[in-house]
Amino acid sequence: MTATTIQCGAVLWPGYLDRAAQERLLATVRDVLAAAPAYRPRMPKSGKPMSVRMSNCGPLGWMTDEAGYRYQAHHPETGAPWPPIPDLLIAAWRDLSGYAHPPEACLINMYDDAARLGLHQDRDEKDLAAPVVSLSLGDTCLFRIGGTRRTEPTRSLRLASGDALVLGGPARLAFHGVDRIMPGTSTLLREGGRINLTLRRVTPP
Ligand code: MD3
Ligand code: FE
Repeated sequence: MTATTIQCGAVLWPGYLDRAAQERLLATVRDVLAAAPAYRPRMPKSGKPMSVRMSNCGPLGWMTDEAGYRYQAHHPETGAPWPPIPDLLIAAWRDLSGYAHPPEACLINMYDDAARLGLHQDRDEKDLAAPVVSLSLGDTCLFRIGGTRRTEPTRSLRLASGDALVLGGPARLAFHGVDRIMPGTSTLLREGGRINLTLRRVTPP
């Protein structure tokens, strides 16, 4: 398979998962969501609900509410520990990350046709040496990525079902966001929309 370097440290693997692999991954994600239902995160301080719904698997999960952004070991609504990261996601991390230690968190972002994710940096992880590995399922999105300062120019690319994106090196702290979902671009999710999975190392090994 052929990878494309988007910018220094950002590598896109178009069609990393074929349709059968996407269906297997989707089935395991559905199992995770049965144990850890998607909930609507809220912005720090204001408590304003985000348009993206979220869940996690792994020893740690990322969340946000009035108290701020953080990683924690349990679901904010059920109080249960997040379910384990499925083996096929661990295998994708081993294949793509170039990092010797396993991921500790897999954030699951769920987009309906109207959901968006504003331009932001991911810097709640104490281990910034590890890359973030992203896998996309369902409708294509218009994704935006820039530099390590908010004012730097950005470029747009489409992330389609089955694509993998690895963000390491200088791209690890790049500003990025999801401008919009492109409805009807995939038949994977019967209900439409998009699911993004991000595998992360949180604590230094
Ligand atoms: C670039 N998710 O969960 S995935 C996020 O499609 C997030 O749901 C988006 O941004 C989504 O934080 C984008 C691609 C991605 C993930 C993490 C990154 C790009 C990144 C971290 C650093 C730089
Ligand atoms: Fe992000």
